Amino acid sequence: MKDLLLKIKTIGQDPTGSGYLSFFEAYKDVPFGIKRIYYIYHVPVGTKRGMHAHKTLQQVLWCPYGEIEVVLDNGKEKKSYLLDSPEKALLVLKGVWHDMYWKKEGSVLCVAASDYYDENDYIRDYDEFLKYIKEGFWNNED
Ligand code: T46
Repeated sequence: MKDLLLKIKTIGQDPTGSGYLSFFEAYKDVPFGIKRIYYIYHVPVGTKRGMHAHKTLQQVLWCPYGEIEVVLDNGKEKKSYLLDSPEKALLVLKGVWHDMYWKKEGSVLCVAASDYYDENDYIRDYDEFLKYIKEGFWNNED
């Protein structure tokens, strides 16, 4: 699996200054357009969310506060990423099973998604996900 972690461009001064501003732009810093933003918060430490893959949706995840571990699985390989800085972002492309683990109290997960919400785009059964891979639905080379 190629490295999907991005460093978010950040402008600002050290902590004694006036703070930081981080940003990314569609098609420039992330390889898709953005139609939807959502965020997940007030999640108890130890909670696991996700447990699905998307048929077509492309997403970028970032954690402006806290620590969230995201485990990506392309059906052949699993890789774990710790989102523990507002300057880190993770691309979660279509056809990747993802699980998120809340590690720190108050952690917030923000997501920018390439499309509107559509429950039909979700694969929530792991065996079904493996079947899609086997049938070459995504033709992922990586
Ligand atoms: C994903 C990970 C990173 C909506 O009605 N609209 C929305 O835009 C979203 C994102 C969700 N929902 C509904 C669907 C469920 O009834 O909110 C409920 C909770 O969603 P879910 O259990 O899928 O939440 P997570 O945290 O497991 O997954 C979410 C996103 O749904 C998913 O696309 O990739 O975050």
